[in-house]
Amino acid sequence: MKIKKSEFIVSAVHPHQYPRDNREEVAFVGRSNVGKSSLINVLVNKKKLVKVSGTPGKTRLINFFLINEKFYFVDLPGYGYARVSKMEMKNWGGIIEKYLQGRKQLRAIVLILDCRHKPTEDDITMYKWIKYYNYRAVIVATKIDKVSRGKLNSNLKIIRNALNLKTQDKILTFSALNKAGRKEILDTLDSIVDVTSENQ
Ligand SMILES: Nc1nc2c(ncn2[C@@H]2O[C@H](COP(=O)(O)OP(=O)(O)OP(=O)(O)O)[C@@H](O)[C@H]2O)c(=O)[nH]1
Ligand SMILES: [Mg+2]
Repeated sequence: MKIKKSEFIVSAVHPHQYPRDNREEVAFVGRSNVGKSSLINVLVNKKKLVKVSGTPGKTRLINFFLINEKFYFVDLPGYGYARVSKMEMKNWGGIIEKYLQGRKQLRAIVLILDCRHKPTEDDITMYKWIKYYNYRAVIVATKIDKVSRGKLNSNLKIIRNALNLKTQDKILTFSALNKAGRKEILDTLDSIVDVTSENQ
């Protein structure tokens, strides 16, 4: 997949604010500060399509980006940020869950994990949600520039076990710093999203 054009379309909280053109979507989820926005920026080859946060927990809205005028990348708010209140947590869950429930055009959810850490309870819950709603999960372990190859391999095993992945389930690896893994992620998305039709 070659991304030639990417543009911000809308920030949404409620379903009536989502795009209504039925184009296919790929959503990006993960813990706050894990690198969701950075991953999207690298995929679309722009420094600042999506705001990368100095302060974790900045993305509180669902942001829709139209790619090649054909399909959407959807940046979901990050979870597990310690300093948000219970009220905000509930709000977050509501925003995400409303989006995940019955989003017919949602083709895949990219679950982004920090390759340095064991998945958190929230990561595991998120993965279970994806499976429960029968969406296709694409698992990406990011920030691989921060660990040695040996450490990465042992951490990937830990992630695999924690999520209870099947042998055929892949974990893609990525670094926003040096763009390692970009092509594999794009190839994977290419095989999932129908980039030829506009689905309108
Ligand atoms: N070294 C390194 N740093 C990264 C990588 N990806 C993201 N970062 C840094 O991690 C921080 C958070 O990145 P974001 O892309 O804003 O993370 P996010 O998941 O979108 O965060 P929220 O929107 O707050 O949930 C920033 O300081 C990034 O520069 C990576 O692959 N390697
Ligand atoms: Mg973000």
